[in-house]
Amino acid sequence: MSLNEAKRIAAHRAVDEWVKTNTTVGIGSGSTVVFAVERLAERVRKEGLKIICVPTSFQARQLIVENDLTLGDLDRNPKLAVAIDGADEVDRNMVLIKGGGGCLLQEKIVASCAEKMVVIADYTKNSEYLGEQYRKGIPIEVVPMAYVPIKERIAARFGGELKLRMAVAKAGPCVTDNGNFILDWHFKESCDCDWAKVNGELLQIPGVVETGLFVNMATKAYFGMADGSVKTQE
Ligand code: DER
Repeated sequence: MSLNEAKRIAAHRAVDEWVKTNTTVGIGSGSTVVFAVERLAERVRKEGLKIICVPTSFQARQLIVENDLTLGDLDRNPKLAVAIDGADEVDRNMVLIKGGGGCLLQEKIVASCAEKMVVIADYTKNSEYLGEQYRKGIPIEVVPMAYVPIKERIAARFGGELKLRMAVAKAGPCVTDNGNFILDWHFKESCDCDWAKVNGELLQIPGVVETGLFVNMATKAYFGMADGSVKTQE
């Protein structure tokens, strides 16, 4: 089974199990969530599902609009029934690395406004420990003017290496939907750290806007497996 097929079966299963009519749904960012939006649009057409979709990025907003789903926002929908989003890695304690697509800040805000957060992913995201399979580091969104001192402080306190994420289709650093930079923190090795403690310390550093560590946020994860099955974790 291709990775896209694995993403699709996980996304469809999660949407079918969690999205009820007359609810508000947080729509995550990345490639897997495309399949969740595909399934939502199909259910709207076939079942007359009535939902309001709150985006977590410009990409998610485009997906909602392009699929003729009802676009909402946190001004009018500050409480969501469920947020459905991808992940770069999920460890055995349901701690997530997110932000591979650079959308972690709005994703974490929307997820925090949802009663439940449901993660959808292919089998390459299912790890025992963070860093086991995902090798691109933990994304940390930072205020641009402070990225160098932040880099130095995190490396001095926690070790590892921090790399400023550079843009691909434009010269210079990647700039998030919020006008910030991203530092990818390649921590020493996959470890079973107290990620809640690490996350708390990172957020204390002036200039750190948000981290891609989602701790105690995910309710359930759906992994599309290579054999066509869907594995769940809670
Ligand atoms: O950037 C993000 O936070 C994405 O949600 C990421 O965690 C998952 O992206 P993918 O579905 O393309 O793997």
